[in-house]
Amino acid sequence: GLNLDDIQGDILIGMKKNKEFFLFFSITDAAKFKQKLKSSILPLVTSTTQVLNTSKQPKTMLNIAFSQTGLSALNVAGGLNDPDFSAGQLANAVSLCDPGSSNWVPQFVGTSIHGVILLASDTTSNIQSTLASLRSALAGTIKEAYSLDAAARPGANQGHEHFGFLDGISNPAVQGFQTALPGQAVIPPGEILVGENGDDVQRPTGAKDGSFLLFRQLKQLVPEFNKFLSDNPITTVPGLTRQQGSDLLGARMMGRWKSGAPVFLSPTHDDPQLGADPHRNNDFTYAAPGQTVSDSTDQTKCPFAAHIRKTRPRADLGLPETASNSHHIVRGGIPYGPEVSQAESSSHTTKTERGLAFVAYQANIGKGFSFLQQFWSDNSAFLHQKTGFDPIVGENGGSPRAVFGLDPKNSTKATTLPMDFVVSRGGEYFFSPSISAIRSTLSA
Ligand code: N7H
Repeated sequence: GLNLDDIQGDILIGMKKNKEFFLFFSITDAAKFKQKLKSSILPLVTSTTQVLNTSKQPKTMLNIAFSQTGLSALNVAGGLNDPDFSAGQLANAVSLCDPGSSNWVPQFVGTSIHGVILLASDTTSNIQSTLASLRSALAGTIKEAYSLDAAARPGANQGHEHFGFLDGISNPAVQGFQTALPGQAVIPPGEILVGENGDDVQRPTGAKDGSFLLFRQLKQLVPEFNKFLSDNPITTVPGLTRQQGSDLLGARMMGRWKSGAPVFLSPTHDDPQLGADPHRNNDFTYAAPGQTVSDSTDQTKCPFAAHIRKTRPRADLGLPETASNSHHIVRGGIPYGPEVSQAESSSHTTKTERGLAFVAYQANIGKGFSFLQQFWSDNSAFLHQKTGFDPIVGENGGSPRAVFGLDPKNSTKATTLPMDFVVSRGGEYFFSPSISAIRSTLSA
């Protein structure tokens, strides 16, 4: 079994709190920082065991991760053998199809961010008090480069991202650790944890049970997205009102209704009971019952381009999922920014930034996030010649994106999206080490 006392708690199951604070820092005095890492940070690092057991959870949970330049600043010899990590996220901006780094948060442009501290809690005041003690302990050892305050949305929207869709439904189950719900991918631990079975790269011993943490600040243009839906309702499905046609368009772009119900199982109407049932809401493969391969011509129930189909094609790859691909990530993102205001909604224009603080864990960035973004979401010829871009997160370097299959009655019709509704503000690649590696290799 896995050593859950040694694996940082955000990696496999997520700290899953309503408030989360991301503190990005540069190390200014490495020798002193290493001491403080042992004396002041290590005792606060929350393990997977602690996250799993509510009676052991501290009021504020803490995880820490380092970029390549951070590990270098700490004089960690040798690399982790992940080329994307070594180069840093900025070096990937063009291959990820961001329109350069012009939309990036300036602090992410470059390689000067050495690490990130994640603080998660039920309340902002818990986070503030942990932050205050960290700041005084770390004074003179780090410079705070950037921070992002994130929070679950209020009321009935809790658990839904800013476009309104329920998030956090489908993450892979790690063999030997989690029991899979129907439809959940079951993957070897080495797809997420470095040095475990399934990670086929040679790693330094101290890296075992760490995981690469991808961070991306993804701005969402919510009033603009809503305007696009209301201007382009699907009209070919009999019996739908204009509003229902707009909702159907949004659901087909995502592959799920706002409730979480998959369009593959409920193709024309939302089904909130289905959406809320963890034993049914992920139980589909895109193939007909009893088949292991999906129909390569049929998009009536779900477009090939739908966000969740692009990022996890299930039976579209034609083999049992575990045999056919090693491209899974564990997602742990949380919304940031305020609710849409009346003025934004009536002008169909975003005035204050909001979006998703996107966090994804994997043992290999080139097979995980960067593969999904580049070769699936941004690739208009995946899975079939005329699939088009992932309408949610696919990028075309800032140019318009064509998507096929959004109209269930006319799958060859191209819809050209007038803009990117999700705008990358950049981020960084980090490594979230095991707790024993923090104790023995990274600190002093
Ligand atoms: Fe996505 N969304 O709310 O619009 N995502 N995502 N994502 N995403 C998913 O199944 C969203 C992004 C994946 O197992 C759901 O848990 C938004 C990136 C994967 O069937 C919703 C943003 C990448 C899955 C969203 C965003 C992914 C997934 C359905 C950015 C990788 C699981 C809920 C602002 C490159 C697929 C669920 C599966 C699901 C949304 C980004 C990947 C609602 C708003 C950048 C693998």
